[in-house]
Amino acid sequence: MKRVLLALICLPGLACAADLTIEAPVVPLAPPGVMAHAAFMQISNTGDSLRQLVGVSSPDYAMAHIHQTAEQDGIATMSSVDLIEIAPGQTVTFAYGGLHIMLMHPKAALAEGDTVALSLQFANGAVQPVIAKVMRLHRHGS
Ligand SMILES: [Cu+2]
Repeated sequence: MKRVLLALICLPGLACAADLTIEAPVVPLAPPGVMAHAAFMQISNTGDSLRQLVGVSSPDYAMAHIHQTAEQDGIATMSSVDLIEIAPGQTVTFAYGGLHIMLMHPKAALAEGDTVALSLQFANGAVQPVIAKVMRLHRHGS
């Protein structure tokens, strides 16, 4: 029975996300009342085909976007990212000061140890579920 289920999930050309490894998914604990949170993680492509991350959603937030922080004239700015290509063997890091998943308007207050559900959407139709842990993090260098 298990075999049958796996076969159904991993139809060729559709939605088999077994070639992705998600490490250290985390949502840094934000002060109460802050309506924008970030999610960080590392996504590794352990398969042999290019993967294209095209979106993200979360049932725990009104909106979720992929953002890139860039510094321009000493001011940090964020812009939306429509496509992240992850080549076979490549690891893409979402972290402070760079790529991040922007989470807007949490539907409930979050406490340390809570979890946030994320769905990473890929161009081939695959959806990778991720459970990020709410943790107290300290920024380095700021
Ligand atoms: Cu952002």
